[in-house]
Amino acid sequence: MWRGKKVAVIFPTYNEKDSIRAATLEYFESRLADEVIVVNNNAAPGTSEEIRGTGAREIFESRQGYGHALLRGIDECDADLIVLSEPDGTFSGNDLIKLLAYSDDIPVVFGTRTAREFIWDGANMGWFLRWGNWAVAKMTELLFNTTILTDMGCTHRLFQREAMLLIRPHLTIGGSHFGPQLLMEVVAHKIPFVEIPVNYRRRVGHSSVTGDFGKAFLLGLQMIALVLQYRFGLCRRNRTVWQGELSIQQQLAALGRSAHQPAPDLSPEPVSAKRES
Ligand SMILES: Nc1nc2c(ncn2[C@@H]2O[C@H](COP(=O)(O)OP(=O)(O)OP(=O)(O)O)[C@@H](O)[C@H]2O)c(=O)[nH]1
Ligand SMILES: [Mg+2]
Repeated sequence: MWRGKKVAVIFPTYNEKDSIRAATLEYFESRLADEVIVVNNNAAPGTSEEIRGTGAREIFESRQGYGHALLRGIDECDADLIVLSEPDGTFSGNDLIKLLAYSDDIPVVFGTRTAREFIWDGANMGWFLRWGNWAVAKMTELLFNTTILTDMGCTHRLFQREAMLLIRPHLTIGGSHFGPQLLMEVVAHKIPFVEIPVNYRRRVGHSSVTGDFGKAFLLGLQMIALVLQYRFGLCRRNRTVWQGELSIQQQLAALGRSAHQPAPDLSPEPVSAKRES
């Protein structure tokens, strides 16, 4: 629970039998997650047994793929704040509080795995993946004039429910480049977002996507093609753009202040001043 809002974490799982138990418990230990939804995507035998007793809710998605699994979890989730993560040990339950803190101000919070200080020894974020993700993210930032973006494919993300409901009808990709599509739909719907560094640790077990250079390279090309399709109108559809709570700039304007003006001093008067009056 976060400020009276229900928080759910969604884990798609395929090949994380050896890490899913610890990952689930780590998120519950934060005492911020009301629910962990595990989406079993034809997962390795024994996965269900590992989840049992942790308090997580297991659901099943038979259509194979990262996108299909996450979409099933999203559709089955009734939380106010929806957090996406992976149960492979790479993401940390301790980062939940950071995503939640930003959700007070902004409807979507993206994690980035490319901040050097947050990349742990042994994490699968070598030169190619780090700068490849960064380059496509910068291309997106430039082409769409967004706020800072440094990672296209980080699963660790938070969505206020209203933001997710707005983009959900437009999410169509069942495979690995679902993540970039999610990001592009947030941009296309003009939903305010921010990107924050999240810890990125060594994966338990073998990475089936970005662990292979050829697959990672292909995914990079798919990401670039996707961004260009959005930029040049090939993904043009009727979209209801974000009309939710005002952005921070608009809130300040409504208060009659600019972002450059200091906030009024609301601190209590010093005790000595009170005595004098
Ligand atoms: N590879 C793969 N992953 C799946 C599938 N369905 C769900 N997933 C989940 O998608 C997530 C990403 O898969 P990983 O093998 O961790 O891929 P990765 O190399 O870490 O990819 P990145 O997280 O993008 O760096 C994991 O949580 C998987 O459990 C599937 O069919 N294939
Ligand atoms: Mg992973």
